[in-house]
Amino acid sequence: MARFTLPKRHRLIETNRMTENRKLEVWVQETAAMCQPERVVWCDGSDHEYQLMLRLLVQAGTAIRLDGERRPNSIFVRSDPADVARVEEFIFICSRQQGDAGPTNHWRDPAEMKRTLTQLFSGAMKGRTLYVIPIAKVGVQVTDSPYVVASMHIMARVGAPVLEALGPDGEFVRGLHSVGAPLAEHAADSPWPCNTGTKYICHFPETREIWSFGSGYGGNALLGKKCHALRIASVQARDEGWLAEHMLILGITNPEGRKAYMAAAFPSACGKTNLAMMNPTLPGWRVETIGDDIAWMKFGADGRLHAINPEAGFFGVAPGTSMRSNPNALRTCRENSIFTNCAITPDGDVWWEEMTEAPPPELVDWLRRPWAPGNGRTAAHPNARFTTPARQCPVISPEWENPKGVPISAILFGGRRAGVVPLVNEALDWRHGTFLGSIMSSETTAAAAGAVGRLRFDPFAMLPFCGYHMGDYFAHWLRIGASADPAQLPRIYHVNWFRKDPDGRFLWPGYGDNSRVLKWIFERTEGTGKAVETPIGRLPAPGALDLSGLRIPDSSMAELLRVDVEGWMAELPAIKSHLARFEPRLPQGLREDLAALEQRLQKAAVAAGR
Ligand code: GTP
Ligand code: SPV
Ligand code: MN
Repeated sequence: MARFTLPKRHRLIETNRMTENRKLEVWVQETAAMCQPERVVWCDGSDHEYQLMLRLLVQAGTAIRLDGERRPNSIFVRSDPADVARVEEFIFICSRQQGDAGPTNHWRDPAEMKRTLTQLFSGAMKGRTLYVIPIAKVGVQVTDSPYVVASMHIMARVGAPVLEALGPDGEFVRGLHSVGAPLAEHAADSPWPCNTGTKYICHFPETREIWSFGSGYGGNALLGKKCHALRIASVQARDEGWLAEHMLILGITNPEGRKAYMAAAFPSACGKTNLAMMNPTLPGWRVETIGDDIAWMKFGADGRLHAINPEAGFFGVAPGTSMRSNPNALRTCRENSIFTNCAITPDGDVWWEEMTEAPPPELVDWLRRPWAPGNGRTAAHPNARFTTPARQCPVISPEWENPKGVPISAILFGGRRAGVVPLVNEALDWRHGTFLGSIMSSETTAAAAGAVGRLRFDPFAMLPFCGYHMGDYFAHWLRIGASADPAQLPRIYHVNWFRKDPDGRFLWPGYGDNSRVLKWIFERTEGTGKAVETPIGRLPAPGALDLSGLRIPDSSMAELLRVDVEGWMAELPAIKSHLARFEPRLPQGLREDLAALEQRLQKAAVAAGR
């Protein structure tokens, strides 16, 4: 980065430098000289600081304080309508070699991108405060957004203890964020400052840096989340022999009190938060939450894969969250929470689609317009979110902050698939599981800007989050498997809660009834669950899935567990060209699994034809 010196007139007010770390001090100085904020504030992570951020947000018109009895210590925020979700179009992996970003990432030459960004960031924080947020495990985010500071207080462990852990010469991931809206002197600020014209979310994997410009929303701006804990961490994990994954982590206990842990990768807005904290409908079964979005997995001394949740909060999809679908999420965000792009009720509470059986008679919607039921618009934006502390979750696991993590018995992959993909399918082994992960596909959702409901391949639910060449990522998964005792590795599954009938209705009730599938997986990992071998993997044997107390037509169950040989055959050409994108870096093991799948399907087709 170019060296900057502060202009003489522009004396920086540095209120409270807190670090002994020389590299951090220099980086903050240089960053401040470039961005020219009004002042620099080092965040200590205290409640006092959190309250100050809430006050600033209310004063600026960004936030409304919610009713103190209905939602204690909580605010409601509406973003700019042009800044409502991750912007995949503007996410860049700036590795030195273009080849290392791979075919699924946008790539820019790091030096060239730094020049572009340096221009954009020069003076970008004029009139604003530069906050330095030390984030555990271990990164530092610089930002000019109080909304980001408040959100990171919830989403991560931030502040003074991190700096202590960093010591005088510890290394850290550098995350630089600006909403990209410098304030002219005496100019009035907008309630949601952002740059509607220019956005860049850039990652420099080799130097472990993130530069994010122009957006204040979610994964674009909370750099500890997708940018660090997935894109940069996936590169660190590859280099160091572990896994950084877009996965929830849950514990499940059977009626006899035996416990297992599972991790599940579903694409954005495909059910991670819901599964992570579900109330099983099966009597005697219990689910506890360790994490709802990101898992870091390393081998423990026992030879098993152990998962930790690097986050401290949930940034959850609000619409669809109700006491029926996910009571534990609603109880979690009862207080101390930030709600973004929901609707607001006349008595100072939030509302979103399906939160209650019937909508309130009047609301102000996420676009600040009066709203009444039946007016044909949604009151909340489909990607409206709650930001809420994980520790408030009624079913948070006692193990959720265990630094050793929890031993994982099963890994689930899944997506939104109206057709073809059955309710559950067990991989034959780790390599086949890696293959299933590599060919995952799902319909797009409102979590990212762009069309919704478009089917696309989303390997391992990591398409927007893998910081390097996806072919190398597949190879890394195979290496991880090969480095372990196969008996100690988690079993791998593919699940699909989103099968639809020809009229577009979900065939499977989902939510708490997903415990029926988890029970079968639990029993498989214990060696008792019965399965049948099929061309695509192992499916529950007749009667092996516990459907007691569930009213579901036999025809629906048959469809949910049918191996649609014709459907799979029809998808083979798309699967082949999808995997061919990763050549020549596609691992040989996956080529072999593809050929084996094709052979098994052909055999089944011939058998069915007879
Ligand atoms: P991100 O936070 O974007 O990563 O999303 P997520 O994977 O955590 O998804 P989440 O659990 O928030 O669910 C997203 C949407 O899917 C919500 O509207 C849910 O109501 C809906 N959903 C979740 N689980 C199920 C299910 O089992 N069946 C059906 N039909 N819908 C579900
Ligand atoms: C996702 O899109 O997977 C999220 C929301 O978890 S965001 O943090 O905006 O990426
Ligand atoms: Mn997510």
